[in-house]
Amino acid sequence: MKLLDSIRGHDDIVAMPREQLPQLCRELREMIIEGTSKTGGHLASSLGAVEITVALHRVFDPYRDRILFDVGHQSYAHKLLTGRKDSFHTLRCFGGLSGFCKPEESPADAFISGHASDSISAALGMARARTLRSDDYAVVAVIGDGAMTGGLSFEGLSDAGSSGEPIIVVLNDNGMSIGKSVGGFTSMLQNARVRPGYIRFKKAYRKLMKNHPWLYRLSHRIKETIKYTLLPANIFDDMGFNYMGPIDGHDVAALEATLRWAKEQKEPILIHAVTVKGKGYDPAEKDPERYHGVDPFDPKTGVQVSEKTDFSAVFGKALSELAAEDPTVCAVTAAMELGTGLEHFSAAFPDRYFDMGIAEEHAVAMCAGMAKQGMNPIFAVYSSFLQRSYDMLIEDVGLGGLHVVLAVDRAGIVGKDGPTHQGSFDVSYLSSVPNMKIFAPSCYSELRSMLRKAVFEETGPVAVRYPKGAEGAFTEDRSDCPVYMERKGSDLTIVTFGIRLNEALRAADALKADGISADVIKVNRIFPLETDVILDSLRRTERLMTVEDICRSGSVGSRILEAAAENGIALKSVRRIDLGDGVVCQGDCEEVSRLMKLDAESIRADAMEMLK
Ligand SMILES: Cc1ncc(C[n+]2csc(CCOP(=O)(O)OP(=O)(O)O)c2C)c(N)n1
Repeated sequence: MKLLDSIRGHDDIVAMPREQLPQLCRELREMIIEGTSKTGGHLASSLGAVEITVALHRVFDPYRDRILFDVGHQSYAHKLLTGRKDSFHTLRCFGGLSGFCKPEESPADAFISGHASDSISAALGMARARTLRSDDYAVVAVIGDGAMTGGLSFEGLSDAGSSGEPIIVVLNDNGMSIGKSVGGFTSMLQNARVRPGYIRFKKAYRKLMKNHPWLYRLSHRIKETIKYTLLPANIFDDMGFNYMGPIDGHDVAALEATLRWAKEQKEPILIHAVTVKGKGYDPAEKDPERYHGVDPFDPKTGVQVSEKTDFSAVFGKALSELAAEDPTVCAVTAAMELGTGLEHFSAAFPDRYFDMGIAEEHAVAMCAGMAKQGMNPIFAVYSSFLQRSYDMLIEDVGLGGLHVVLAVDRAGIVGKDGPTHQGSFDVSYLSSVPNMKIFAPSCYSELRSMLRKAVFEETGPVAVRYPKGAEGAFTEDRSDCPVYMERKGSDLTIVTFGIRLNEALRAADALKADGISADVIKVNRIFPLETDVILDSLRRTERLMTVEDICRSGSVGSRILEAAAENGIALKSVRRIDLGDGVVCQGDCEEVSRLMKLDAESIRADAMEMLK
């Protein structure tokens, strides 16, 4: 019997003899590799956090204490240890386990996660709530060095350090974000890693002082003075944390001892644990970036299902071509080089490629500065992560009408990453940014044309939004005009944009066989929306169907209804197919599309219903 099978609850982990823990860690790794080889998922990150997780579960009760995993992509061992072993094969699948932490899924998941750098803030909130309510539990934030590069982490650290609240931050430092961690903070961590002499001294000192708290307090000041004189400043100490580290993040006994000590302290503690991303699985250790998030793969060889061309790759190539034509073109990413297809650009134009770390707010404000001084910055970013930058978009870019181009990747349904990553909201929030224009290509050729237009012809802020994955059957370039009548009919008006055009056209073809003819209008520029063609069509058909992979608030459908009302067009029937409130479950993109009724068959059925 496997050790993992003997774990039915928290007490079983606590009772497990210490010498069995390495075996438990091995079993957890095997399950993580086996499971993700079928479902895909965040393999390398979860492998690197196994010992940290086991040590945390030895010292803290995840159902009572609050353990917050930043991003949550490294939490697979935590899932396996908290009653989700038998459903692990459903990870990221429709109706299955989330790839991140989700309180609805388990009371052991202290807080929702998916986006980086918020764990320290949320943990501090919990610690404050605990104090105010006179409760008694520990609060721990587990955060990677990549997530620590986000500004929000520093806001959390600054507040938590000065709060005096007992709170533990475990910094899981593997030197990697998705790719290599970047920035001055990363250099500081590297410096901290090479101070073993001081660390040994500190360890011995703590041990010695353990039973003499008064002597500890007395000597603490002297020690601090010596340290500040002899060593480069440590930002954590300076912010008010008691810094412990670096320690070996794969030594489960050392981790456990440190966490036990930390639990007893009545102040903010930061434990700096050094780990190896992908630990225990050769292919992932050798190429942690490629194994950060994996598609299904062969666990024996590590070979992943071959990658196809997608919108991100087309974007990356197209932007490189534009950069070759114009030396002002720059590419900006917030730690998403591979995901946004910028690997070719970064190699070809290293001087004009800028990785901000996980710092979307900074990226937008930085682009604004570049644009103000005559450069042509393009920020490639996932729709859901751009949410972070809303204020910078309005204040720094929009009000001044600065020419910053946003390449909004993963717009619409993203599939298995689920609700935290769906690109539901970008049109809603971007269309409230002053001077913004939003384009939506339906295929690769349109992405190329719209990007070129956005970079070289447009002024002010411009967004080009495109989906995860590959183009469909539609491959024409209709990007010349803001709105294009793709099919002419008489019974109803279907308005759509982006990749959804494929489904709308298939539905229109099927409807034809049913004796129903539809105008299919493709919107190329979603905002500002040009309504003339659409209103003309509505005057004839008096029936409106909109098909959109965005939330309803701020949708094209809403704008059309406004315009129709303002122009005195009375409609016989209206059907709006969209992502509703924007909260969309995980699953295969096709499955989720069907659920949201954005597939051709549902569109056809709805149209028939409208015409009954
Ligand atoms: C706001 C935000 N931007 C980008 C991402 C995408 N993302 C997920 S994990 C990750 C890297 C995290 O690095 P680190 O915290 O060091 O964890 P590791 O994977 O190295 O263990 C990034 C950039 C995100 N989840 N949230």
